Amino acid sequence: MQINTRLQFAVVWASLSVAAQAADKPNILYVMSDDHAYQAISAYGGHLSKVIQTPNIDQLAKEGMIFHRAMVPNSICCPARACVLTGKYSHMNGQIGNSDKFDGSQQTLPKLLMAAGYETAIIGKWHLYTEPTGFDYYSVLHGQGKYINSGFKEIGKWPKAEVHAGYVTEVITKDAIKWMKERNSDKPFFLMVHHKAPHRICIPQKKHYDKLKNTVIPEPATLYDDYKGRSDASKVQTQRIAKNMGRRENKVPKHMKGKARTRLAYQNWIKDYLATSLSVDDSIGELMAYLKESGQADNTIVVYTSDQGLFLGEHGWFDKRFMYEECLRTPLLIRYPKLIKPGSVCYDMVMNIDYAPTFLELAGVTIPADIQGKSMVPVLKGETPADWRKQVYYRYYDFPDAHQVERHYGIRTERYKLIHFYYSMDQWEMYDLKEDPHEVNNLASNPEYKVKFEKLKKQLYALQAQVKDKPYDKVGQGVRNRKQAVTEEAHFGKF
Ligand SMILES: [Ca+2]
Repeated sequence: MQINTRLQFAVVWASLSVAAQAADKPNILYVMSDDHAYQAISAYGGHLSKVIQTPNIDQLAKEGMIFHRAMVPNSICCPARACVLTGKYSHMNGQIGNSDKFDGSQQTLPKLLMAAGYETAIIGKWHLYTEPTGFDYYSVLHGQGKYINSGFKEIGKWPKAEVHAGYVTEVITKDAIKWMKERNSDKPFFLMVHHKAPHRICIPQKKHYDKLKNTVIPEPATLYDDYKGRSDASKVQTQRIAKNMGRRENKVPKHMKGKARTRLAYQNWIKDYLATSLSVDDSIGELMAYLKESGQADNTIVVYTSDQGLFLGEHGWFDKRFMYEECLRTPLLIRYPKLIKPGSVCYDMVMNIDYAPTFLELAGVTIPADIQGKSMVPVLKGETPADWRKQVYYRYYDFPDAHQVERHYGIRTERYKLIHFYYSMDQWEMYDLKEDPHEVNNLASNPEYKVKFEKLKKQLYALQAQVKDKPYDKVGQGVRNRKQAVTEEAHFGKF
């Protein structure tokens, strides 16, 4: 009996102690949209910033830090989410493609934060098929969700979905604020707000519907790309706005051909995309207004990012998946006045696998040794260590699949990029990003760059081994179906 009482006392003391420590910890509001390209955010100052303004996201840059080299190791929806949740590359967390089911039994960021005294929740897009784990509360979209009157699956009701009436970006924002308002706890919170927008097929909110109607949207430099000198991967893909996008989206008459077709398809689609993304900017404004009015703005780490970047007409394309800059990079802005000087601009290479260790360190949690990302805390302080990451590893697996982007892996250094398309072909691409920022001049077979090419190849394989991945040693086999593809990859390279 005495032992039991002592044990009970110890348990109560331990939980009180966790609660007391937790009360001093910052809240974390992690907002992630789906397919929101940095080119569409005015704080990044690209060619579209002449016609689109995102004042609320820009405000995060003014009050915090904007990242110009935030990157993802696998530029596609489900794998990117799994990287964020685990702090690990796809080959380590098992979510290599969009069709795999996430293994929710593994260690994740929300589970670690929950154990450290955080109240955890996710509201919005989940897309990982299995029931969310590690959350005190969840209300996630049924599949990809819908823009109007989407189904949501709420904790306790899985797998049943119920319709939440309204425009999805607004619904997610309102539900997120409601959760923050109504939670009955002294614990700090970790809230993931995952927007569906501006994933295609875009449907703008009524108030933004006609905003760009009479505007001519500037074209990207490579809209009419002919893929000269590139690998066959750029020729076999099926993500051209003019050719592979349905008429419902590009709204181009069948008879229209050539450059005129590309020009009109781009204008039609990009207007819907940009108008849809304006609601995401509104959401940031509403979330920040709530934090400010409730006195939590300065003790909350606010992150805005996307699951990956997107081609907005660059190379004539509309999707992601390739290791080119538009998809390898993703927007990232962080506001946390206790650590970050207002107006900070970061050019260090950070990755989405770094978010988990960063939040853990800021929450005072020991970072587990198997997490592969690095804590960005010194970067946030403006004290980037000399040995910070100087190269990034990338691998994309979803082939054959939608948009037929060949499997590839590669390395991006501060100046160069080397990509190996290895699966149904055996071809390389190499770019000098300083001289050729649009990545159109493939140097892989240029004799003048032979030494550089071989050096980068060595660097790629060394980095691949360092992150515990393996090269695929059966290149150019012309595998036809996805099931066979996944089996072969698992056998020859993946795990
Ligand atoms: Ca996405």
